[in-house]
Amino acid sequence: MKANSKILQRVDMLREKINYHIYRYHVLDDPEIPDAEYDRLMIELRQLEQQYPDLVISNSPTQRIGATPLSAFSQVRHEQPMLSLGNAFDDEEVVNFDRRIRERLHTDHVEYVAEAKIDGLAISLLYENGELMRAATRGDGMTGEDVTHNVRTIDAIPLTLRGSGYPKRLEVRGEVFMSRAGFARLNAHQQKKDEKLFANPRNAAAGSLRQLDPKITAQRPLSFYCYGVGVAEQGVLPKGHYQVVQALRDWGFPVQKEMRLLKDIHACLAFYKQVLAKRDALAHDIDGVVYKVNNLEQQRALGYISREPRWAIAHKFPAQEELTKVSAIDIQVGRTGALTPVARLEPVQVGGVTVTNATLHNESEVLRKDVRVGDIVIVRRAGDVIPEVVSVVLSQRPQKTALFVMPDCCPVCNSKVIKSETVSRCSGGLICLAQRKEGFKHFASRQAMDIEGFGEKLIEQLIDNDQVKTVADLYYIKREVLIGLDRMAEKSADNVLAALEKSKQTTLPRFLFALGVREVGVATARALANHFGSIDKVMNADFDALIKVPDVGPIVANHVMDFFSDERNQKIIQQLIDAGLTWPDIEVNTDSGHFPLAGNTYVLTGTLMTMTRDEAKQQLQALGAKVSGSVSAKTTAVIAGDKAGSKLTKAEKLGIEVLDESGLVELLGSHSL
Ligand code: 5U1
Repeated sequence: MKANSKILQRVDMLREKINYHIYRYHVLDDPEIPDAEYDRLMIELRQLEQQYPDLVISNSPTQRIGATPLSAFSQVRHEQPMLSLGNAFDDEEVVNFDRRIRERLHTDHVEYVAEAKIDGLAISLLYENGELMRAATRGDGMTGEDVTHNVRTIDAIPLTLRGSGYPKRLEVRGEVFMSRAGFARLNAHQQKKDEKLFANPRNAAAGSLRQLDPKITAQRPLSFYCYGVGVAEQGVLPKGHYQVVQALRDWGFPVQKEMRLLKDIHACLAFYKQVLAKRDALAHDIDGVVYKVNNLEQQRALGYISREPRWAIAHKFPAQEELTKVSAIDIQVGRTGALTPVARLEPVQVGGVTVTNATLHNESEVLRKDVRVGDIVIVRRAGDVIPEVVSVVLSQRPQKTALFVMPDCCPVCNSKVIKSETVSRCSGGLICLAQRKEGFKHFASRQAMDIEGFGEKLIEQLIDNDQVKTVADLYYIKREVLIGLDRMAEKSADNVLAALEKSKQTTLPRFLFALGVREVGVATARALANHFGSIDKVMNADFDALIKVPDVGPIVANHVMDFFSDERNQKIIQQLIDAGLTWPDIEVNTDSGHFPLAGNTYVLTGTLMTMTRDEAKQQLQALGAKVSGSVSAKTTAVIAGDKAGSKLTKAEKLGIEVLDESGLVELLGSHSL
């Protein structure tokens, strides 16, 4: 069918709109419309292109994924070599770098651009007349591989440049990378499908770009930040590196938020410290910072030495992966009896922290990686995740090592271990001291009964001395017993008793969560409480009633029924109530009281230090709030982390309340269960 001018206009308008929203999302980090609206625009464009195939153009936003897989990658010779960077490992090397530059330039003063060094893969993107023509990997710096078909699938990379003023032939360089969250999601997905796991986000990004079938790359969460220009012909670029990167941003390329224009090398050293301090809180791995002379004329005058520019240097951070030796593999028993193998390691500094333990997750993970006592292993600690063993250096394996075997009996209580494919569990229940201790810790924790000052040491002593058997015993404990404990003065004992007394006034969701029913986390406890309204109704609910609760599926329903049908648990609940625990019942079907933030809309912007934006979003939503991507008059408050940008400005303009991170923590704390 031939399209009329109205259809043509509509298709043009849809493409323009979609590209604009991609730019808002990936470059400005400030989406204007919800994802569902964006999806609707894409669906409409796809439908029109299907109806009128003549209208399809190669750089339409619908055409990112090519239909046919490649049989091999072809080679690309870089018109200008892709250089690597010299490294500095301490301040002195950085100061010497600056001294050499100033001597060569015969000047006292050099302005630098400082950037985070993203741990990804360098990529070259060639645009002709504003259209992406070719993408190539760095390779050996002279010749790389043509990965255009895969790079086109990365939404953050524009297929067509925005605005005007760009050189007719323009080669943009930068880093393709995977965020930590994207990497975790990808590995979870790979594991589910029994496919190869990636060791770290960098390897995952590299593996994703080296796919012959672009459909696979399209499913991988790849991102991009630009950091410079190679070839630039038939056009004029600004005279400073910083200004060039700002122009790239205007033309549609994402630029990292960390980039700064600094007046001298001392400011660079301060920048290093700031970025290092927030390294763990960033959404992606970085392995250092880069300093570049800003003035492009000065860069040209300085030139290169053995494929490294004299005008730039990488100031490296402590590595996030190190080698060390496994001295033992211990088994930890969790609250629900799950056994977790933990590698005890010879102490090693990883990313500035001493690491002595690393989780091995479960038996199949240990066997898959074949970790054995005596092995030299690579340990990784990135972000705020628990350190883990990435792989074994098999070439350094000592003779006579033994394959790991999960014990048949619990190492703490000797009860039989029940093994399934993914988890081995001690069958001892509350007989098992380890499970009991973990259960007590959970019961007293902040989101549960919130018994202040009831720490690990105190719980361990009470249980080891057999002074408490069940959590109900806590509320019957005598002052003399507490005073008799190690390092427990009279005043501290009184504080503990006061905290216990205070915790008796609680809420039904908190109480349900505190009981430690398997798979019943904060959100499920809240859902159960809201649905049934009282403890009796939860305890008497049958399977059919339970699976009607939002957030409860058949597995959770069975755990809930198993827990409450156990007479020992019924007795503990009664004892707790007899001890004076109370909470207001919930009026079923009115949710405002227990979704205390219902009706409020928050916008999160900038980098948070104590949690990811996703975690903050989930916690706000669990309290009934809406979390939106854009600021409007309907926004209740904007939560602004570090380097909050245009959303913060807009909130200030509209006179909308702005909370900083401590305000957010307070908000969540005051409304937590
Ligand atoms: N941020 C950033 N990373 N990075 C890597 N800038 C940057 N520049 C590079 C490299 C290899 O090279 C140019 C200085 C040539």
